[in-house]
Parts: sequence; C-alpha cells; structure tokens
Amino acid sequence: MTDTSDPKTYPFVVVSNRLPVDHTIDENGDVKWEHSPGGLVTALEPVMRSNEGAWVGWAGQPDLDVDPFENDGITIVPVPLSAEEVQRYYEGFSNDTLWPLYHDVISPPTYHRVWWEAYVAVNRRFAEKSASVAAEGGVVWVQDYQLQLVPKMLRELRPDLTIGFFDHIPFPPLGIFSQLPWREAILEGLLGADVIGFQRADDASNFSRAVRHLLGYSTTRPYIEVPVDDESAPRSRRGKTVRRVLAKQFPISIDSADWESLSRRPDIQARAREIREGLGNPKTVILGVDRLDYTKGIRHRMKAFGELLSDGRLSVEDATLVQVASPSRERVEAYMALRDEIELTVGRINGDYATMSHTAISYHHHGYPREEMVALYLAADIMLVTALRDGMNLVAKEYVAVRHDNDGVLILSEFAGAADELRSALLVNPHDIGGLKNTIMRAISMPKRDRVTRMRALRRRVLDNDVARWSAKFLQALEDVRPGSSISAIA
Ligand code: GDG
Repeated sequence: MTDTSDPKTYPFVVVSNRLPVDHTIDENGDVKWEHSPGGLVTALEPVMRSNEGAWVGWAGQPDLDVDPFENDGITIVPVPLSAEEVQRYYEGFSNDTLWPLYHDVISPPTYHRVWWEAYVAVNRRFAEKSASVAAEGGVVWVQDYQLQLVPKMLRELRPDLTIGFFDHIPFPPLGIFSQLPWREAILEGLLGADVIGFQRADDASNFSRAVRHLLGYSTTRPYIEVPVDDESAPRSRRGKTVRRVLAKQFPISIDSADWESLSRRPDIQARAREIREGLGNPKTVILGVDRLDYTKGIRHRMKAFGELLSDGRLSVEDATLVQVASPSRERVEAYMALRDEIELTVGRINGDYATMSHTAISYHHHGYPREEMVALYLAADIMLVTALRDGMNLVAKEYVAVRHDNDGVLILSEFAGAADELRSALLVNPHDIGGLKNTIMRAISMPKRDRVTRMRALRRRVLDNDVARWSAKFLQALEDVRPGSSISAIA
C-alpha cells in the first residue's frame, strides 16, 4: 500500500486530465493560475469545498513540475507530463486512437504501441499521485477517457478507497470497440471502479456487452460481477468471490440557473441585438457552436445550408448561418485537415451567395467569453446541433437554458446524448441531408405557439436536471455501493 502518511490527505479527490486552473505567465514573466470555469468545475467546487477536496490533473503545459497548492478553497495537485508524453499519451492515444474509436470511427483511429505504453505510464502516474493524496477510506472520482486505467491501478494501491469513474464520451458498440488491440486492459482498468457512469443507457449497455464478450464476466443490468482473488477466503471459495460494479447512465448537465441569469443581463441582451444588426438583420439567424471537431457534423450542416441557398429555398436576406468553431487539438492531423475543408466550404458558399450587405455563413475560428456565447444564443432563432456522435452536447442544453423568453428552435442530432432527454427538440439524422434541409425549413416557418410549447418542455428538463443534481446523483450512487464513504454527496 502507498504511504499515506504524507503531510496532507483529502477525503474527496477528483482526477481529470486537465486541472480546473490554467498555468499562465503574465507580461512581467510571473506565473499565474487562472481559473477555467467549465461545467464540471462549477458542479464539483461546492462539493469539494465542503469536503476538503483535492483536484489531481495536468496543468496544460509540458515539463512543469509544481508542488500542490491551494486555489480558492480547493487543493490543486499537478501531475507533470513531458513534451513526449503530451504527444504520445494525449495527442496520440487519447485524441487520435480513443477519440475516433469511441466516436463511431468517423475518422480512422491510429494504433501505435508506443502511444499505448505512454498511456499506461501516464495513467500510472495519475493513479500514484491520487493514491498519495487520498485520505484513508476516502472517495476518488476519476473523469474521462484519458484515464481509463486509473481505477484499477488505484484500487491495487489503495483498496480502502471508494472509486468512481465518469465517461464523458460515448462507449462504442462491441463491433467497433473490439478493434482496440488493448481492449481487455481498458475494460479491466475501468472495472477497478465501484461505479462507472455513462452519458446514455446505450453507452452503459455497450460497455456491459463488451465485458461479457471479451472478459466473460456475468452481468445483470446495471451490475457487473468482477471476480476477485481473495487470498483470505477458504480454499473451497477461492475464485468464487465477486465484487459488484455498478455501470449505468448519469447524463451530465450544465449550471442552468447560472446560464439563465447571464441571459437576463441587459448588457448581454443589448449585445444580442447588436449581433443581429451586424449581420444585416436577416429574418432568421441560425447558429452552430462547437469545438472544431469532426464529430460535430459541421460539414453536414454547411452542406445542407449551402444546398438550401443553391436550391433557392433560402436567400441570404432570409437566413444567415453563424458558425463558431472554437480552436481544438490543432496539432492532430485530422483536425488540421478538417479545418482546411471547413474553411474551403465557407469560402465557396460565401463566394457564391453572399451579397455586399449579407453574408451566407458568418464563420468564427475563435473562443469567446461566456457572456458573448449567451448573446449569440439569444440572437439565434435556430440552434443547429448536428453531431455525428456526441457523448452529451452541452451546447444544446445551454441554448435552452438561456431562452427564458421561451422562444427559439433547437434542431438536435439523434446521435448526441442530449437527444435522450431533449425529446421536444426537432430531432434529425445529420447524415440525411435532405431530411436536415427539410427540418431547417420547418424550424424557420414554425408558428410561435409551437415554438413556445416545445421550448417550455425543453426548459423544464434542463432547469430541473442541472449539473449539481448530476454530481449529487453520482456521489449518492457511490455512497450506496460503499456505505459509510466519508463525503457528503449533496453540497
Ligand atoms: C465533451 C463531450 C459532453 C465552445 N466554444 C466556446 C465555448 N464552448 C463551450 C460550450 C460548451 C463546451 O464548450 C462544449 O461542450 P460539448 O458538450 O458541446 O462538447 P465537448 O467539448 O466535446 O465535451 C460532450 C461533454 O464532454 C461534457 O460531458 O457533453 O459530448 O464530447 O460548454 O459552451 N465556451 C466559451 N467560448 C467558446 O468559444 N466560453
């Protein structure tokens, strides 16, 4: 067992690839830690503060070795990565093997043994660091696909801990997952957890099926029986002891009230009007907001919109498509190629259809502050989410949360996890370009009464099921599996 006599240990530890703070250097050359306020951070901060929590993760810069420190009531425990590990473990195995494999092989996954070795080594470092800061009998919650081996490694180091894992991205069907040369190791890695959370029920059943077929363990939904080598058991019982692992969906959400309160700010509402004016006041503003990623179906939505213009069903005075494509994974080749393709398409469509006063696609390869995102959501009559595969898609939920006017139409891909909950959206198959075009036209001409009915139903869902509820449910499941684990689930 790892030495836990370290000066300070914590009853609640969150482990994720990236820390909730970014390491930056200001103009005087001084180091600064900037808070990065994602949904996960917002959800877990109160739980962490009331439970003396520590967050284990990478600071986002290679070759940076920093001691743990306190930031805003949370202890930050940085894990160092070398430049070569960033390339092999992060850009390579995480983003060019697992990411495409888990998203229906939309882009072909690359399998390199040296990337896998780096993934194992880095996962071990995360597990060791977590083991060294977790208090006796504490709770450790591991996040996402970059760290799938951590639960097993951590359990071996610290059997006293209660371990949770949450997978933010889809878990692929057996036929696709089976491609992975290290498939058994990944399944065993995850099964080190007491509770494994997924976005959709389908993800949980894909996982259980892979465990049954590839490891031969028995499963009774939502439980998986993992055989344990119990040396202390009588000889006749050896090999018969099992540990029950809960694998089920816990759909993630957003801090809905926070998004809504931003949308009520007069300066942000004024900015929304300004955005529409800047676009030449088209009758309909259609919006897409995504990381520039091949999973998001940005090309499909541009194809549909471009065809509506070329068919003459729409003109640029009728409708403008605003596409925010925030920069992402820019050193991975598939992302560079995608950016070129998208920018070529935007150039062609604008070249063919834009006028001196109206653009067809207003394209922005930028990251914006949250306030600007809210203004964009308020300015948009139609939100277009056409992901080809997406764990959840928080953009869809954010759009709904800001529409306190009960107006606006959400077009949502059935391949996004959010489609399980947001049934009152206009659901589409983004591969069906004809269907997508018809759905855009249907949204444009939808009577206000129908828009309001749908938006009301969507809002109920998103406001009731916010991210605080998500984390509380997950932590409650951990508490149920191992009663007496020492953190309070509800912040
Ligand atoms: C993964 C899974 C799952 C985007 N551009 C800007 C900006 N964003 C914010 C959005 C939203 C977030 O980034 C994107 O979240 P998504 O859920 O849409 O997608 P992924 O990044 O792929 O996230 C996904 C999620 O994990 C959570 O489990 O839903 O399926 O793939 O919050 O608002 N935010 C700001 N400026 C931008 O330009 N401020």
